[in-house]
Amino acid sequence: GDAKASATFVPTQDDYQKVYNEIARLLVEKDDYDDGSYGPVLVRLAWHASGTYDKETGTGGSNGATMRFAPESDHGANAGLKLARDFLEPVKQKFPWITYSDLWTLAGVTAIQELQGPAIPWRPGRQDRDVAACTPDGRLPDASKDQKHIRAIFGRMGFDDREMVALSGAHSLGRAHTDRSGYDGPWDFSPTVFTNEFFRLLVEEKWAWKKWNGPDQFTDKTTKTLMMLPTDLALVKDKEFKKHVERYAKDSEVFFKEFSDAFVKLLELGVPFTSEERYTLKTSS
Ligand code: CCH
Repeated sequence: GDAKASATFVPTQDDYQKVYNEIARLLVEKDDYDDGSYGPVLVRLAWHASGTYDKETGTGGSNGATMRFAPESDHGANAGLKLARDFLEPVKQKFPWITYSDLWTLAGVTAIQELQGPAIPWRPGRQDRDVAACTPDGRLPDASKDQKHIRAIFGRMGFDDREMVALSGAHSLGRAHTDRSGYDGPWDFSPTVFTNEFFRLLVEEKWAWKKWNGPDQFTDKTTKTLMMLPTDLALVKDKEFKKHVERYAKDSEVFFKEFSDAFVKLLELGVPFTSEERYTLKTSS
């Protein structure tokens, strides 16, 4: 029979590299989406799968991939992520030995690396769980809120101020969609390239309330084409957060390093790994 489909198949780094390469290939092939890449929505899938973690109860996190099921798939925060899950389905079919929970996190890593972000050492070993492991609604952040809310939500996962700001830099990628969150627009001028531009714009640009019928969001005074969420602006309104925003705006290398460390931690929250070994998978050139 097919060795790779059998229960005793133990994947190596090389096998995970093949999955990485397939995701990277599909990112290039399916370029007729949004700003030309599914990468940003894959990063959001990995983050929403992981960001449900609660350190007090040990529930939630990327182990389980419970967003496959209602009610979690229907949580307001997860609107639009079916596109990311469907994008990855052919990869799951091609490599049936990988769990959805490993696949979704690996896809987030692949997207960040392929969109020129930092290397993200990644560790396999997540197991899929059933609908009973779905998390309650309300564990992911609400963009209409302030710094107190950011600290409550990310504090529940076990992050400190510095890590909260570093992770928020993922808004360098992608955009908001009126039919998903209600918000609209990209954060910077290169939504398919991972950079520290989100921080530079937060510090250097002037932001005003957008005049429209949608939810309260900010627009840049210079071009009126960019956007910031209320939670994004909270990162410069809060003195402690702002220190890190300024560090990252000034030094892309420092941002890349601290983002990578925090993202590794995010993807591993609550996962009962049996191995210590992390793989740094090769970026395609
Ligand atoms: Fe985010 N994010 N995010 N975000 N996010 C949205 C889109 C992306 C918040 C709200 C929103 C992180 C933190 C926060 C991405 C990665 C991360 C949207 C628009 C909202 C709203 C959704 C839509 O309409 O499509 C809030 C609030 C917080 C924290 O307080 C963190 C942490 C990460 C990853 C490390 C990415 C990427 C996107 C773009 C998705 C796309 O489809 O382009």
